[in-house]
Amino acid sequence: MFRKILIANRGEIACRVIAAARALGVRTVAVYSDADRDARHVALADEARRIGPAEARASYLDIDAILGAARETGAEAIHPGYGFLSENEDFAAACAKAGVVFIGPSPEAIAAMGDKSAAKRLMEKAGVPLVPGYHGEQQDPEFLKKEADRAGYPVLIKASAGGGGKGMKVAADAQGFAAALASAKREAKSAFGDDRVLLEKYLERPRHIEVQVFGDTHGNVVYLSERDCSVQRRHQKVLEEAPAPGLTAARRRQMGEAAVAAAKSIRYSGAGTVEFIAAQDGTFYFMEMNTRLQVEHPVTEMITGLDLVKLQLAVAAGEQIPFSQGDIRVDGHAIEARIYAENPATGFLPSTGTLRHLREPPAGEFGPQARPVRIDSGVREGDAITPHYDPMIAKLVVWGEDRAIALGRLRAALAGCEIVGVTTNVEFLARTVASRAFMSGDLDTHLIERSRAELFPAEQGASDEDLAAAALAELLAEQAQASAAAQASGDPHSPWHIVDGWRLNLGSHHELVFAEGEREHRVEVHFTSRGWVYSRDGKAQSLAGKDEGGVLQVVLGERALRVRAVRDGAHWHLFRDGSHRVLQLQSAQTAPEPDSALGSLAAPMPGKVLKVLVRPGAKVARGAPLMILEAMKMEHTIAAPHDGEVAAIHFKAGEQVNEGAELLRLTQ
Ligand code: MV4
Repeated sequence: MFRKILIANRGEIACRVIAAARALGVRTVAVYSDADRDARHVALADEARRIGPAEARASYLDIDAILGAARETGAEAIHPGYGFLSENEDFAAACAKAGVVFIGPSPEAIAAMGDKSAAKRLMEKAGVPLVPGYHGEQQDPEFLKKEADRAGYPVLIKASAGGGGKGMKVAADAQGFAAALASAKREAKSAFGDDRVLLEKYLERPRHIEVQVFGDTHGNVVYLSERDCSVQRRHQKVLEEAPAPGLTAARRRQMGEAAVAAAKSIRYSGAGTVEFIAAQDGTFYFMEMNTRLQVEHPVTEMITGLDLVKLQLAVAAGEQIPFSQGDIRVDGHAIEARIYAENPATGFLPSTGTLRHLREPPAGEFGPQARPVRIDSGVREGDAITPHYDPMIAKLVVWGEDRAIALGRLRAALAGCEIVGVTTNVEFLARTVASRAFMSGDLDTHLIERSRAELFPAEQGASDEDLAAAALAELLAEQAQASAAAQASGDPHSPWHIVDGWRLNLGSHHELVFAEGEREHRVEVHFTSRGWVYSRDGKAQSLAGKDEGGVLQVVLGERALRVRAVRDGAHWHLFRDGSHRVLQLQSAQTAPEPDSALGSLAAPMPGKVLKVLVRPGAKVARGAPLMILEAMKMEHTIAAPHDGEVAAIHFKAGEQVNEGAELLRLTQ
């Protein structure tokens, strides 16, 4: 095994690799750009080296800078993670030349899969099933048209140099072919500098099923089950699961064996993924091979119990895969949700900013199973999501005894994610997981598109629950602030030193206005003899609640709610049962306290009414005694704060009053 490795990556995958290396007793070197000096992966590694400015081109993609860092630190091997240089054959070759082990396949294997047309010709020879079509060198439009006619319409035109859907065009029929071809070639030329294309029969409702393979340098290759990654938007994976729902054991074996044949044909070593496109009837065809560890590898780890990164290090160090195909067992079901800093309401534009509050769902809260919830994250609270790199915040991965259990746990875990500071896709993920199509395992690459109505519901304004919780959060925060100020003032008689819980009588009437996008919500909270009353649009409900370690326990009318309220400047973020609401406090007005020198009309402490000295309608002068309370064996006289008329008396002699309760009303 290596003594020391360098991780040529950042974010969660760098952290993931560091953890695996550490578990094997291997020292780690992180590299970082100027934007990442304080990043989590840098803090976790044993050593770290700066490799350049924030721009990836001049740092994480700079081969010389990375090899320089490896040389300086004496790293024996480099793990490229995913993205960046992970599938760059020049980098793999440069590592070899510099005498450093590239933790991945040979440059030749990377090159063989880099060109999609060439890869298909190789796979054809290896007996791996291909979608009917044309993937030869001939690019004459007349010739391609004949090939398209032969494959049958609709026909898909793909860039040979492509992948990821760029330069892909559908020709619905023979008439549309010439225009689709020209468009695909233009796009391929601008995206890859190479306008060669290939043709395929277009599958209408395909599934993306990929097989995890693993090879070593001794010629052994195994397959480690498959993942269904059909739930994507614009070729970005959203949810990934293993095993693929509905796949028969026979089909699983066929796909696995085809994937192993693909890998063996290029003498593959390390972790790799063979992507297939599967028709709804289960027939499957080779799409491409990814010659790296993938983002979604944890779902495979969860159902096989293997650690793919440890295995990568072992085979890169020349060891044999320590098991054979027959030893591999699949247990249960795993699903991964990718949490991104992006805004579903703006077409998923990336959202940048500082993670002001970051709370992950508790890992392992579902009983004795070792770790049914796994969070792979590269960031901490206080870190920034910048425009320089991929805006993924974390991967949330759950395991269950079966798919239904895993689904339930994923919903619960998503509800436990609290992120403030950037807009995220968490609620969108929760809706996708709860969608009819996903729940029933009715998967294809158009799932998000065809579930639009469920996934993008019309925006609902804040409910009374949300508003009551926000009002309560605000009032409790004001109270805490006033209390802290009194503590600081050193006044030993300040009522704020009393810490007996529920005592929000900072004046008895509060009017709060919250903005939510374009909407404005106006609510009132009164303190009465029977406690708090919340009202909106003239509809009143009782309100009670307290803050239990950052979680508000709210009782509104007859509903008890648990809400976490997080303040970010003027914004209250409310996390409740999987929903995340943002309400901006516009104004909070409190009715002025009565003249305290003359006594308040609110009970200054809990006690009993001893005597009522006036009747309703009585005209009284400022300072006139109105009521006598008894509290803690002492009498306390309530006096009129100003001249006026007694409009109402709320208590009779002998009645118990809560602290802060309005005792009577005096009009001017
Ligand atoms: C296809 C296809 C339908 N028929 N090929 C898109 C990216 C590339 N890796 C393969 N892609 C597709 N190839 C044929 N013959 C539909 C897609 C496709 C897709 C595939 C996998 C995952 C998501 C997708 C989203 C849209 C289209």
